[in-house]
Amino acid sequence: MSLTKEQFITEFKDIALKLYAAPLDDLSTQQLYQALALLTRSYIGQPWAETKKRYDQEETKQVFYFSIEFLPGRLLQSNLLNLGILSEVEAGLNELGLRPQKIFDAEADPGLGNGGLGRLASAFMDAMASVGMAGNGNGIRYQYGLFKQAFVNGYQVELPDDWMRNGFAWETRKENRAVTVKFGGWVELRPSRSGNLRVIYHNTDDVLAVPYDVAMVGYHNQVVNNLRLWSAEAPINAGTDFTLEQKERINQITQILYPDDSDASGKQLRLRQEYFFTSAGIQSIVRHYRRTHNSMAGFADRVAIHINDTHPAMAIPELMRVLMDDEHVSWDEAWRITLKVMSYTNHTLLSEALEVWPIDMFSGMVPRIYQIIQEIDRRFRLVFVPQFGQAMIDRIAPLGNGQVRMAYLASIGSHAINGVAPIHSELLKKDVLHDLYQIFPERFNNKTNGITPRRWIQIGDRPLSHLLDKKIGTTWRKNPLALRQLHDFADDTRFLDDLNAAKAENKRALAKYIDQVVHVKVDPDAIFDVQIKRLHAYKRQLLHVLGILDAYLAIKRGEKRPKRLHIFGAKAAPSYVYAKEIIKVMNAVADLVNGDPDVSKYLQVVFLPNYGVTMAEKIIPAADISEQISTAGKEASGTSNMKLMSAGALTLATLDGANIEIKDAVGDDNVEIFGLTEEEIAGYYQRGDYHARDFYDQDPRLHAALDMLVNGQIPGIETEGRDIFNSLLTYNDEYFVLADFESYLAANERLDKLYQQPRIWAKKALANIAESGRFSADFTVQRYGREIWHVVAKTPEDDHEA
Ligand code: B1N
Repeated sequence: MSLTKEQFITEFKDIALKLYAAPLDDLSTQQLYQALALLTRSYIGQPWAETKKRYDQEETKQVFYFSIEFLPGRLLQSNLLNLGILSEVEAGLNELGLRPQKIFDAEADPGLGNGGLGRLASAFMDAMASVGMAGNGNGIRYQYGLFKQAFVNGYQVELPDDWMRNGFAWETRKENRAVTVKFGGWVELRPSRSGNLRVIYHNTDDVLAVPYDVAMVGYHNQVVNNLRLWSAEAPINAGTDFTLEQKERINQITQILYPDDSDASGKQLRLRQEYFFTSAGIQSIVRHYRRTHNSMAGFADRVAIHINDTHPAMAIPELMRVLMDDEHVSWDEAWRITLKVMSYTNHTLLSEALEVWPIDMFSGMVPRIYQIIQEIDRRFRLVFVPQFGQAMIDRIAPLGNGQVRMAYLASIGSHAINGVAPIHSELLKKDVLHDLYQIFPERFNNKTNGITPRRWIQIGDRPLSHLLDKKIGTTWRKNPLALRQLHDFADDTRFLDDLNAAKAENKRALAKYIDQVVHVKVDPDAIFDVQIKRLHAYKRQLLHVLGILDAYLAIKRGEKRPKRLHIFGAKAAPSYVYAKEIIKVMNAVADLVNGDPDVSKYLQVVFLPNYGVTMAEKIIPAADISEQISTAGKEASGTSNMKLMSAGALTLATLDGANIEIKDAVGDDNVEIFGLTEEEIAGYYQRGDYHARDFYDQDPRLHAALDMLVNGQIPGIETEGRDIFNSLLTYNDEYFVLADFESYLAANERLDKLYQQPRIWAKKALANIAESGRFSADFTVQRYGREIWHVVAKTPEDDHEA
């Protein structure tokens, strides 16, 4: 859209007056934000309605991305950018004497997800709109997002995230689109005169699912897609009124996000959440389709439903249920439609994250869904036991060991199954879903994750963006592959210096921010070494900490090193005791290092509390080093690795997840690889001959660093230090931290050396930025569109050009 600065100023004053009956200078920052958000929303309404209308009129095939998590980040700047009016608005605000960033900072960050999985879902929403794909999101409107993290005496404490306290400016309640979701009770199957079975539900607990729609604005293309988040309410009942307790119980369903990342919680309420948003989504899709079609025959040509991990896997039996019970389609026809519609992404190989539900709990909560799964299970066994044998089919049938096994259900009911990086997709076929791969090899494929450079570069990294515009023009903003033009300037020393200057500017800004939040004065000239991700043993923040302890001891011995600032951001699941112990140790190490003037000349450590999307936008542009150091074979993909490379950070990495593709993209010279490979680790597992203690006994540096956990040198970690020490030595170091220690240090030494040559460093940063375009989620969703969903992208401009 087009909007001049002058128009904006007029409209902004006008809307602020209408809203608050006061001139601008009487408004609080929060009120200014609300006014600006409302004005921005008013620009979105028309293209949103027109996009909807166009999809309906042209009968565009639509994608529905089902995800129990979405992490959109703040939306004001992103919406202004995508509408094409960010510069005008900022200029207008400046002219009014207002600071744009201060107003943007008044927006709450909707933390409706835990980490990579939720952020990926939101990146896909942004990307689908931006490439002109008809993509809808389907999720939960959690009243409270992921907990707010604070540190008390170095320990993580969790505070509620009341993110909607000031309302959520971007949502629209669609009461007229509410549907009823039925839980519990019992099912009567009554033969009807027509010969069909009539399914009658008795004594169910009904919940009203009310949708709240959020606009997903495409980049400069007039496309606005829809993210539909469901909220649970008590039905407005004719007759029976609900008690306060009953209402409470219903409201609970969408009250809080489960704070588990790469883990399954196994709780009743989680299962209720899963069925709630899945059933609501399926019902609303079918209802919309049936408004313009009098049978379900063509449904699969108009609808693709994607299951983001197994949390929405009940979409499969739920669609079967609606097709058979409500639409009177036969089993065989319903199954044909369901298979064609459904596709599934697996996000983890960790066994603790594979969802299974006790049959007792499951069948009591969703009896009809359970019946349908029993029938899926029966037919699966009927067909494949003769071919593949009882033992194998027992292992992978949807029902077994008294459990509903969600990954197997999702795989059996989808026409496509993908992992999120090549190594992960290969390991799925080799290990976790090996048996299913034998039966359905054609379903398996890889779709490497992606990120949205709009948020991470255009919004997050203004200095780099301006530099890029100056050097290679602005086409990279629409097509990030154009970043490859940077290669032409790999030996342009002026440009390399400019690149370093942009980084230095970002580092100064982050230093200021760090001072504000943790009151530590950090040296902006230090190497900024960043590890930002959930706290999990397999991600090995502990290896990073041991590296810091080694540096501490070296400096104490009098060694001089280039100054390094270690920056951590990481939340631990509240019930994950070991991860919380590591947090305590990280904070204690930070205190020790920063508080020792001999050491802090060369080494500083900050652990920023409450890491999330908004904080990532501040940290990533300032990073020199990106730590991606998971045990090989454990990190499905990772996405912070992609974001950090796009900001020109050098990746310090194991050969895991998408790190491997980053290495292939930039070449061996532009990435720092260390550690055991997945094959080597698999070898240790097979032979059973990993002995962590040998490394401790044989490597004096490792020995000394580990001893610091238990010898009182780090104050305040008696219990935690001992537990961690034992996990490594008594319990043999499940994640091969000790085995990788030496090569990790060596890689770090290479980086220290390299940093002494700023232009060589800048050249490597340039190579990373130049090759980061391939990781744009725009390309990822286009690959999903071509190879899985079978949809074509189109924007209103395409029509004009045609
Ligand atoms: O999904 C990301 C990947 O980049 C990460 O490597 C992967 O760890 C992450 C249960 C998960 N896998 N599994 C989860 C999240 C919440 C939950 O309740 C599992 N998250 C990942 C995107 O592909």
